Amino acid sequence: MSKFKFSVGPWNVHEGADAYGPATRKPIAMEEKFKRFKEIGFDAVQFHDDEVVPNLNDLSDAEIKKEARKVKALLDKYDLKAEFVAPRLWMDKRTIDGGFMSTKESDREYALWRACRAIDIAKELGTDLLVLWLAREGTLCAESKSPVWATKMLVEAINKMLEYDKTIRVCIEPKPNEPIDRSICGTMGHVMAISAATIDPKRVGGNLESAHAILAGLDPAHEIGFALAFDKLFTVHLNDQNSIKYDQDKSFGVENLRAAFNQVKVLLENGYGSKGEYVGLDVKAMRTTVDEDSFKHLENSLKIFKMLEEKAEKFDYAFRDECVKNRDFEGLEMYVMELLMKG
Ligand code: 3MF
Ligand code: MG
Repeated sequence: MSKFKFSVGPWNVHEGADAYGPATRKPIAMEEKFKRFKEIGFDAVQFHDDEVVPNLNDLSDAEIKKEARKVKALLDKYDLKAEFVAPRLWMDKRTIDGGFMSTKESDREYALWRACRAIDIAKELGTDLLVLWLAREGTLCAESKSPVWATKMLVEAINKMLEYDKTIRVCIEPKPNEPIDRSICGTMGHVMAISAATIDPKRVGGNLESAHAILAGLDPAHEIGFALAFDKLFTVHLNDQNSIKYDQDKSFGVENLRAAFNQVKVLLENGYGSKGEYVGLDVKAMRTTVDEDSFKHLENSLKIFKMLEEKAEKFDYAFRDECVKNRDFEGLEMYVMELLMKG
């Protein structure tokens, strides 16, 4: 039995289109996704705002809330919770040069309007968590924007969100690049600094995604540990990544099993989940995957996580202490490899 509760986003079951080619699988309706998520073993769903209310830019505040309540009813039907809502700020014409730190004031107003609507949707779904993946917040042309000004604009925008709703928690999902060239908030360290600069640091934390840490040249388990040390790991996006290239969102653990083990281990050791946090996945099926296997990468990721949790439960801390005392890190490393490779 796993100690954790799990969550996933509807975008993780997708049609396989990428920047170089069209869809390879049929779309699957939201209700069918919910049904399968529950069957597979998920407890909660993560959302982009427009997955809950597709045409929210054209609706009134009241209409948006009404639409959100319909999705809440559908979640209830399948005994699923909503974990978070994230404003999808990267699709609109007005966010070509970023939202919160766009050089145009009207664009910044739109971004904040959209973030506040995502907060409204979150509240209707029964969650207090707003995730900000800052897709285009940074520079494409280094000289086009001052990084000092841009950083201050981000803090200012988050302050406005915290003021808009006194119970919302803002959770930044850092990523060093893609689609932007130079991001303003690339790692958990950046998130902690931004948090400390806001009007209510307790309500501003992070969502560590394994692939994003690897893209920054960092160890995901250490990034998780860093946020845990400040009590600011609000959620995680576990997945895997083959080195520093485009963001791959591979199934959890399929590239680097030891690194995956250490992510599970640091979560387990620190009682992650005891305040209601979910182990979230952000994994994509391969483009070659056939329709019938549209959920297989989710099943596999969960299975790998749970197998690694069993391994982490077996970790021999007395042996670790003995190795540490003797500075026998060769012995400790071999112990970990045998723990992972033996049945
Ligand atoms: C991009 C991501 C995003 C975020 C999502 C929710 C599309 O690299 O990881 O997935 O996780 O927008 O914040
Ligand atoms: Mg993510």
